[in-house]
Amino acid sequence: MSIRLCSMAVVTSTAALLVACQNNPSQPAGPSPVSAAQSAVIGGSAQLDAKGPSQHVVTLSDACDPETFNAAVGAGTCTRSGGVRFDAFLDLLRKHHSIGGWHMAPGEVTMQVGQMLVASNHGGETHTFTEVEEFGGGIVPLLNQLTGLTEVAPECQALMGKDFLAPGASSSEKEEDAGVEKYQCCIHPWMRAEVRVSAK
Ligand SMILES: [Cu+2]
Repeated sequence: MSIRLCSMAVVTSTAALLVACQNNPSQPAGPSPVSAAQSAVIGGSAQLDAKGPSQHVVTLSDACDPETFNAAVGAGTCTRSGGVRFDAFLDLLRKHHSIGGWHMAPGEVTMQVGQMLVASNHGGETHTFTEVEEFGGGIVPLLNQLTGLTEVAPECQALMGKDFLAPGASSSEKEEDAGVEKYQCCIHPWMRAEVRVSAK
């Protein structure tokens, strides 16, 4: 235990910490910045080892170019800076039926009943994080057509205002049941994630 803590202190901090470790490998540390740092390490790792993180975050990302997306789709469509121009976006979709810059990460999540699943929009466009029975098309016919997902997921046809995550927004839900859940964006239907929820 003390060896591990010292090596972490060496990696993360200054020569003063290294000296402290060498001089007092087994003594309880006094009230100093060193002990505060070590407590944080101990507390954090103990918590992770005991039961894992209590929430799992899926990040929604895109690579829209504001100038061309806003001109083509409407003002405010894209709020990030730089990125893939709208015509290139359509070309890539036509060729590959998906675009890596628009994705959910991680694409596979493993978690336990009782933990929180959080979806966080880090992109410049609005996305949804919609649970579906089967992956399918979304609410934008052109994007469905270009991705070949012409069978629209019924859940995407029943969206409410709160289902739309604006840039910077997030949503969270507690997982109550074990099983495999599928989530997709109902605007960009190639954005997907699978969540495996196991019993405690
Ligand atoms: Cu989306």
